[in-house]
Amino acid sequence: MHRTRASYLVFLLALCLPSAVFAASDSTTLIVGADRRASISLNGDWHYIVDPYNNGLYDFRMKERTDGYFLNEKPGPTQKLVEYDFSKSPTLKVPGDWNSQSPQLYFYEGTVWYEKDFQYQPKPHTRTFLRIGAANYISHAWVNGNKACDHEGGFTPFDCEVTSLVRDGNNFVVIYVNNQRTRDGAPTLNTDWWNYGGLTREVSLIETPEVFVDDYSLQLQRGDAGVIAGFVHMSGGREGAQVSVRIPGLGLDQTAPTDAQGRALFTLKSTSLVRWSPQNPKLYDVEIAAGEDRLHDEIGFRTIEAQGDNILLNGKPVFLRGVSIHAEAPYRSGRAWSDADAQTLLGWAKELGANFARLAHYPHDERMTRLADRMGLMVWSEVPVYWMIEWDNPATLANATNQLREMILRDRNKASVVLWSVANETPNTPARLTFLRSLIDTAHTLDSTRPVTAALLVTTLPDAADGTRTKVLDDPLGAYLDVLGCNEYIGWYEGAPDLASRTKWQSKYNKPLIMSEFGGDAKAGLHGAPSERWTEEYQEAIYRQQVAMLKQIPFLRGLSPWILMDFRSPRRDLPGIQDYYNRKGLISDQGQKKKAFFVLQEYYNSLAASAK
Ligand code: GCB
Repeated sequence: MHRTRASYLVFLLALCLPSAVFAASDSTTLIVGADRRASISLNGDWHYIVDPYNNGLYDFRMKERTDGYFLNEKPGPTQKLVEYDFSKSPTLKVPGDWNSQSPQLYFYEGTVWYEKDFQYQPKPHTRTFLRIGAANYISHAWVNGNKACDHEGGFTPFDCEVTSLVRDGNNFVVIYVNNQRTRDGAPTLNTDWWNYGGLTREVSLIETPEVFVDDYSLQLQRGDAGVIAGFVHMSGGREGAQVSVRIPGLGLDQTAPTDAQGRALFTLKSTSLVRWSPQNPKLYDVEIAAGEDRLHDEIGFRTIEAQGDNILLNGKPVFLRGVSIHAEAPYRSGRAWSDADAQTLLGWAKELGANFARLAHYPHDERMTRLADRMGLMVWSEVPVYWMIEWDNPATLANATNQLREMILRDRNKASVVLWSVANETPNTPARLTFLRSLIDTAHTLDSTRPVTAALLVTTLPDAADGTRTKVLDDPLGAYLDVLGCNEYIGWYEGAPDLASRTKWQSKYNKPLIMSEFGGDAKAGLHGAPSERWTEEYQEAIYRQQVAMLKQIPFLRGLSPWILMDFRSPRRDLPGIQDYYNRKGLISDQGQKKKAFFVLQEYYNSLAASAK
């Protein structure tokens, strides 16, 4: 299949080339800081055609069509038979998943073709990129009938150069999106979240000068307070181009030449730098200028590291008071994407007393990490390497590597992001270890400033004679991670809530632990005895017992219980209770806070008070 071949090429490229020139595929790229550039929005109504048999791509012999739907032809009175018409087809809103916009598409998994007409005036000496914030899962884009790019992976942005495809006046763009789950994908066939399909994030046109800044990374160096180091990379540049970085708030202004790879290196020293922290999420205006190109970003500077079993933020031990969050839209369901969604979700996390959020199980909309930067929330960001995936398939590894790379490039200048996570609950096998070690290496290569983690499973020893249970963190992957994550469901999938009071924790590693998941389901408004499943009281009992247990784990450095808000999942079909929602939220999908919310809030408030 074309997709796997393209991904495999990326993998080979990744092996042969330094990270700066490691391209996503031959036709896609990712422009760092694209959300800070002037853009022409293509959001709004797009015509769509539901195409379950891939008719727009293949003919009846399953041969690729040269006259597919990407040509956007109109049926006419003449001889040529055209059996589709975007202009007469209904519309979907972009951004937005299709499942929550049309009752017929609620459970749909397959192909949908999107089309939009737009006016454009190409400018001289300007490059134009079609930026797609996210398309779940496989997508192909054409502009004016000509192929622009292909992409695999439903949660990261990509930019397709369309400079030679756009024309003066009327233009049209057609995007094929297919969200069929595949065994070799990342994620694979089974997940505990809704497989929302479509153009789920913003689509726009970005204009740049011919030679422009396509990547940069500016990070505070560990130890040596006040030294910001990094690079700016120019696309299409020659060696020796002058690049300048200015941080007016610190009185810093430095110019450096690009090397043969188009990279200019910077080391900026400040004696008055205010470091970013949850208490004071200070962001600085940063201006990057090179030739015709000017880019303004807002960047916070801080250090984050694991040392022994501590996590150090700006050199000082920090405890991560967190919560896990899915990109589920509050109040309306569907994939979250808007400013209002981000404000509500992160606002609730703040109200809970959190200083940390685990954005599960895939990269969320960039608005979330931008807002976390401004609000002072530390973030765990992860790729959808979830449960069982094809560990021994090189194409799956190439695809996961590319998704990891796109996540890191998009967000590595965001102070809020303190952890990259490479996996969630992956059973321990040799092939999985090789696969995940490769992802850990990629994360460290692309970003040497942040610790890498993963949500692991734990070994449970046989109960002792007195009924005590011991759990041991001994996953061999732990040796390669900087911070350990662990998911456990004592009181829900394992025993009753009070089993927590008889559970002890051990670790094979001298590393910090974040309890990345625990919890249980409760239907908001359903009350009963604390022993009755699905009630708010049962969930409350789990949280009370968990908090008491967690306080006894000497190497625990944070938690992100499962989960802030109820979210849709096709695996959760208990009528009257779940109705296709995972009900482990501390808050219902309609914003009702359950009793457990207040248990955690009380704990977080006491932790925050004692940290002062
Ligand atoms: C887990 C998974 C998470 C599920 C959760 C649950 O361990 O990591 O994706 O939603 O359990 O509710 O079972």
